[in-house]
Amino acid sequence: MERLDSGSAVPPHLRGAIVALGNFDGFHLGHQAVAGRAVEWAKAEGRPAIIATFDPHPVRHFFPNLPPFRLTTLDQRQRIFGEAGADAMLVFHFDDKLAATSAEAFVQSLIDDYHAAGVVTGTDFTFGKGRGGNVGLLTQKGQSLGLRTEAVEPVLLDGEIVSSSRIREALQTGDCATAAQFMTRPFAVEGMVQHGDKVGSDIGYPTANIDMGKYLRPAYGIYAIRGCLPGGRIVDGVANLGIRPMFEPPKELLEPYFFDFSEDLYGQTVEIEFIQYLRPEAKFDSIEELTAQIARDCEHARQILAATPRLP
Ligand code: RBF
Ligand code: MG
Repeated sequence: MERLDSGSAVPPHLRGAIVALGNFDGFHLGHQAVAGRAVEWAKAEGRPAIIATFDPHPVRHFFPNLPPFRLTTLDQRQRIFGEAGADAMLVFHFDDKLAATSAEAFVQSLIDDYHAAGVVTGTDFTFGKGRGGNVGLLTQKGQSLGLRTEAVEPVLLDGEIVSSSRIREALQTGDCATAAQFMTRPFAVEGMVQHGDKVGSDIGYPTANIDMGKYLRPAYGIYAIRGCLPGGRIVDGVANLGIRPMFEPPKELLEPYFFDFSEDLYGQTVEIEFIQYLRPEAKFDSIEELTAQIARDCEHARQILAATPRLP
């Protein structure tokens, strides 16, 4: 699975591809339908399949001050796209130049610069300067240039359109189950473990500290989590996401505590799956009360995780 950058030439073996075109942040059921169609079409014609994505997110380009809203990093998308059958991920660097590219010129560049043979999008896909291009224009312009196109309808789940914004909404209320249903995998934060203040070890619950970076912030609170460690090891645990009101200074962190685990993960990259929200962060009268609550959190999380097998 290769990663192509929009600024570099597409290597010969990836030319003539069927390209799934969209943002694909979160790679939910709707995205999977678009990408799946591209992979299927590519296979049928013996062509490479490429899943494209935009980075930064176009919304971030236009609204730099919005709070973080990412559901997946590029590294996560690369793995997920690969699992979906793509031969490569194409990252369109979304800058002023791309923002100023007309829809017509963008279609032209799909052929001239990216050597696409076919393009699959969602029916609601818009693109080009001022979002002036839609699926109608893509089809017309494509036809005149010899680029084949297909559009895939949105996916409904329980009568509701599966969308990234709906997933963000769910996570912001702590509804991990809906997010996982729509994405077919739990929301997961990947990050490097940083040194903490060691308070966790002192109170008997050493946590790995992870910066939330550009990820969407799910509701602050305590979660049952599953950690994916380097080498593919999976460990269950419980995590605090928030500012830890018991402690100074109030620094935002994701702090997983892994069950039956005593290794040092400092400097290593781990992925934390959010399985279920347990309770909001609280300020207790004493450290003893906090540790007693953490013990109950662990017990609660163990029960939940035992009943929540890892999705295949
Ligand atoms: N710190 C708080 O200030 N309030 C809390 O409600 C809280 N709950 C926690 C729950 C769990 C499961 C764990 C592991 C820690 C919790 N902490 C809480 C402590 C905090 O996340 C962290 O361990 C300390 O800040 C030391 O790094
Ligand atoms: Mg810690």
